[in-house]
Amino acid sequence: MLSILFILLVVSISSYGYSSPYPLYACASVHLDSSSTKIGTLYFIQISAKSPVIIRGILTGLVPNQTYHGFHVHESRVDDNKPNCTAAGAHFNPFNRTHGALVSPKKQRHVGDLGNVYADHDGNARILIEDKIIQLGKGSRSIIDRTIIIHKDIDDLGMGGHSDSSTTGHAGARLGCGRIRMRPWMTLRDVLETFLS
Ligand SMILES: [Cu+2]
Ligand SMILES: [Zn+2]
Repeated sequence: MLSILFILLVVSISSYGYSSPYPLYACASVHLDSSSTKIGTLYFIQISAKSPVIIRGILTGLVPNQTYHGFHVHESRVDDNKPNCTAAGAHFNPFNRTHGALVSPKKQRHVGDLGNVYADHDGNARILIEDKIIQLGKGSRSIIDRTIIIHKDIDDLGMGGHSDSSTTGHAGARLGCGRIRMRPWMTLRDVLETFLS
């Protein structure tokens, strides 16, 4: 934990004054669908153009022991407060692929496919995902101003045999969502919440 914090600090300081836009930071304030009830904040960090994006945060108030929930980036942005999660549209899929898993041997996935997150016996999902497909920088794989969604049901990763397995992973209703916004920097509080919580 502390080593990650240290690396981040060093990278932040060493990049100061250079023209490189990295490291890049983003966050998403996640609310229940069409509700002002906030269930958590997710932080996104990318140290360089070639490094993975790290997603960290805790979502609370999920159904206890409901285990896995599909977790994706969808293509359109939603409002910051009382977001209508349906307005986020389909999975973020700039290369017109079929739905798949976060780690897929043949890279057969939507850019926005992040697999599942796990809700523990208290209904909290502690999220730590590392992914090299999504990007925070500019380009066709950028997730900035798109929407992160947590679904009611498990994502079958395209293998469930349902009619919507190859498009949505049969992950069911949109429980909550949040617009992914670029941030110019991370505050100390962000860093603490991201790495020490
Ligand atoms: Cu989704
Ligand atoms: Zn998908």
